[in-house]
Amino acid sequence: MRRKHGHLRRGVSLHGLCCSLLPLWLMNDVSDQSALESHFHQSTTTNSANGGCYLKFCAPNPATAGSAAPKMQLSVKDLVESNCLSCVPSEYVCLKTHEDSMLSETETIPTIDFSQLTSPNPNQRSKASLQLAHACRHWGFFMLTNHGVSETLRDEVIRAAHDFYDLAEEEKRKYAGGQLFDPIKYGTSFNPRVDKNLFWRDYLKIHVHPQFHAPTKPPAFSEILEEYCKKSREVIGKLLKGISKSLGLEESYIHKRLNLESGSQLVVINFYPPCPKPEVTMGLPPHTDYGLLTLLVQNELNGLQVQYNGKWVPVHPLPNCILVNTGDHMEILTNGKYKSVVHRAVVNKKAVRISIGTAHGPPLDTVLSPAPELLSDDNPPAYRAITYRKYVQLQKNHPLDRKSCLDRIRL
Ligand SMILES: O=C(O)CCC(=O)C(=O)O
Repeated sequence: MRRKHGHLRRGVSLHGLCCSLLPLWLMNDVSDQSALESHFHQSTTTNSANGGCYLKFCAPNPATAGSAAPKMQLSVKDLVESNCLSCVPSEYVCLKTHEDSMLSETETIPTIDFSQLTSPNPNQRSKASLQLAHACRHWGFFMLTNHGVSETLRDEVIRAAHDFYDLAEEEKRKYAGGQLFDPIKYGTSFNPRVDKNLFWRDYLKIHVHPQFHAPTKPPAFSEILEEYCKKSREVIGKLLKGISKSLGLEESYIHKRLNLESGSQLVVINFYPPCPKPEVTMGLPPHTDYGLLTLLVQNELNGLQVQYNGKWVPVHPLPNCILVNTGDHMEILTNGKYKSVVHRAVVNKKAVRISIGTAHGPPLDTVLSPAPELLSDDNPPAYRAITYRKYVQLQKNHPLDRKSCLDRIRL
């Protein structure tokens, strides 16, 4: 029998979880926390009297109860694996507005052929460069084909991610320290310290450049991740050269200006367990990414949606492509010419979805500001200068409320 009770900490409190899952007869009693807790200590099953929502609880694990393990909410994986979940706890229910439900199934994000962007043929290069400029300006997202990262490596990194989440919760919680710039951070939801809701995803965030870090388990995880990160940096390096040129700048402009040799690379491994009622919750809320560019790969399940012309465009990636999006620092650098676009992740009923993003940016203490070469009297700076580190702190200290953190530094 799986340990449950020992995991209940801030966020999904025993009280909060119960309010949404308890049958009505017991909900009348929820103000009496001690009665409730003693109920759970005594019972493993609560009958459903309120339309099928019931909760099965197990006794705390004596090995870990009361230990000094770092505080973290119950992971969604653990919540789901309690084997009792027929509805979504109220903490995860997102009230959706009319716009939230407006999907555009007819639009598709653009595709860029990497082999053309890097082709020795100048005509092919300049055609691909125009397409790149269009994608960055109007969509902030594109599918990258013929990128040179093998399917085997992508499958391996996704498999390794799965294996990480299959580790015992105690092993994963070694990384649940919760400090913003911890080299490895395991957690759940989006920004639970400030958000009103919890979100249906667990995450592992790893800083992999300029210093490489990785969890020690599962075996081979570190090696596969390092290889994947190295390959992604190669792709990013070439994409940034293409982007510099598409802006009319020297090929190495972005590299030199932002000191990208020592740039930061952050890997975010998202784990979205299947959800009993995907329509009432969200994997990730609408947000933008910090950094210059993010590469994203996923397992066979879709879930990403991108905002375009006021609607949500569900992304159906082409086989073998890598998804790319321009981040907030690209929008700052280009003074708003290339957009960092709001996106979100929805969840599904069927199976676990995994996505792996790698966000590439300058070193954390680099000051970000619009490139002077792109400014003019008609196009004055639209964002105030800020370091990457301060920008991340700004995002983490405020709820997003469906907006981009860029709104906080717009002039
Ligand atoms: O899972 C996805 O498709 C989106 C991931 C994402 O937006 C993020 O990690 O910031």
